[in-house]
Amino acid sequence: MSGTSQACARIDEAVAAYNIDSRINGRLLSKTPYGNGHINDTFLLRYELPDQGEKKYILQRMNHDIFKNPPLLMENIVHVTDYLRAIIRSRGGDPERETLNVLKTGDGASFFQDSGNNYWRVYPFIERSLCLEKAGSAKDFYDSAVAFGSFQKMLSDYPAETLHETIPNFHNTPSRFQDFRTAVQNGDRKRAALAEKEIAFALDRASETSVLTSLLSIGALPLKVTHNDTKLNNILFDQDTGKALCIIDLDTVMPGLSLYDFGDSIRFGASTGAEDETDLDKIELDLSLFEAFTKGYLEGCAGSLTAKEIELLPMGAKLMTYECGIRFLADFLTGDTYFKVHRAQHNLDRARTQFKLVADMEAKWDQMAAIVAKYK
Ligand code: ADP
Ligand code: GN1
Ligand code: MG
Repeated sequence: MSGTSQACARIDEAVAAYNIDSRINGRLLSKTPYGNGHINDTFLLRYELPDQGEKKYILQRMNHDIFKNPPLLMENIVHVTDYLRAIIRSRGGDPERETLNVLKTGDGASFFQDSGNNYWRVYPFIERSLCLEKAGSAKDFYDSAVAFGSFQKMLSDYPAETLHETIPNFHNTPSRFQDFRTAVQNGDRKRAALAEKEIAFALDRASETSVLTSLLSIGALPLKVTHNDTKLNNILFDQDTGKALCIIDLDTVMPGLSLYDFGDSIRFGASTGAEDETDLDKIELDLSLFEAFTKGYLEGCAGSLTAKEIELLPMGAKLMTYECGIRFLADFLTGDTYFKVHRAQHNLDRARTQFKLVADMEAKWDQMAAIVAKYK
């Protein structure tokens, strides 16, 4: 059995530890795999209430091969969401819907460790919300940008030194590049032969990998509390108003660069195709989406970005896309142990879309810079 199937066999232990049925006087109707995340195992729990209504929860097995210390990770999430809740409340917002809420186990803990050493957590499901894999319109993407920008702004006074680094060097592109080179050297030869062109593409850009980390190390870019995984599907939209409602997937909230959050959103959401599209003719950078996001992110950050951060937004987009590409490719070369895959060569397909986007950004570099200049 794989790690995931062993864990899923223990899902009942987790469900019992949370004791939700007796707490809400409900009956468990179903527990089904949910969402499109690449890392954790997510399940939707549906409970029937005595009045025939329903209440839903998200149960997640945290991936402890990737997040080595789930208790410290949960400490981050509890503290960050407590902090956000207070701000949301003070602004007259709805803290139950505008941030994640960690449900305590029957014993009052923020996570549950099962007999196979899997770690689980539960969040009440945010009702009447939508999760998008692709922006329906530039307006959706603009809204997501305002939300990610204001998330960062809300956390600007959070004591960053109290956050645990849940994955060391997460967006350290030179360190990711070293891992990639090791994967090329030690990875599967047959797979490397299939990816010859992509490996060359990545190696050709070695000299650019340290642009952001070098500026950070000399103090030319500020370290902030950032989300670090700002894919469009890590935000929930309000079904009723259509507006961005809640930033989710807080596992990687830790000190980082604003450019990481900007760049990762562009890489995923401003592409004309899916992250794993196999027809590369369908993949390019949509400049109108790039513009919508740039405008929204600067508004959300509300004056907190320095001139240098703003000037480097296109570089953030390019480097985050490149970095994700080398991570997918390294995982392909070493046997798909990190990202969930659903078909042969899935990670290679993903790497190809990222590199196609990088090449398109290079071709559209002046246009990207002109858009940024328009909003600075
Ligand atoms: P992963 O780290 O694997 O990406 P996520 O935390 O992003 O996992 O959750 C996977 C999916 O589950 C999300 O994309 C979203 O669709 C859904 N989801 C997660 N938390 C909630 C929540 N509290 N309410 C509603 N949907 C949620
Ligand atoms: C993973 O967890 P998820 O699916 O939102 C990954 C991100 C990648 C992304 C690529 C902890 O995000 O870094 O950019 O896949 N998360 C982790 O789609 O590695
Ligand atoms: Mg996610």
